[in-house]
Amino acid sequence: MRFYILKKSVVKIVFFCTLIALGGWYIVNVGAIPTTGKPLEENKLVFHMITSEFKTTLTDGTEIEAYRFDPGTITVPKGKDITLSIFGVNGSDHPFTIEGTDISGVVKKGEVTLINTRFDKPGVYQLICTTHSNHNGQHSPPMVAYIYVY
Ligand SMILES: [Cu+2]
Repeated sequence: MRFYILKKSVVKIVFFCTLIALGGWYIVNVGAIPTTGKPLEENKLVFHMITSEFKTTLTDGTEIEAYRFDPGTITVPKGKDITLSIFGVNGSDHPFTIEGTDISGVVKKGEVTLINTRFDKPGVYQLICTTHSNHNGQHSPPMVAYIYVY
């Protein structure tokens, strides 16, 4: 087994280089805003969603489209008052229900629909557009968003 003995000058250089690197890191990060944590839980939670549409044409000329709630999944703490704010962008109107609740309504193009609610039981609730959720053999997936309550 071999042991290396470092000269004092080498130790000093390594020490000062480390010090300079840490100082530089500190200067660069002063005023940095943390991007994690739970700032949203301080106040009432508002989840902003939109209705959107994807459309394309296949090589054989077949046109396919899909409507979506975007974001398609939100995470909600149980027992907390929340607001779902859904802005209608694509599609004239989207009648919806939230499975497992008595919540229903319509999102209309150019309008904001607000849903003030609270989920007391954990689980996954589906926000479903009743117009765009039937699988009738076409190339269209259901228009659904998943509300994950924990
Ligand atoms: Cu729809």
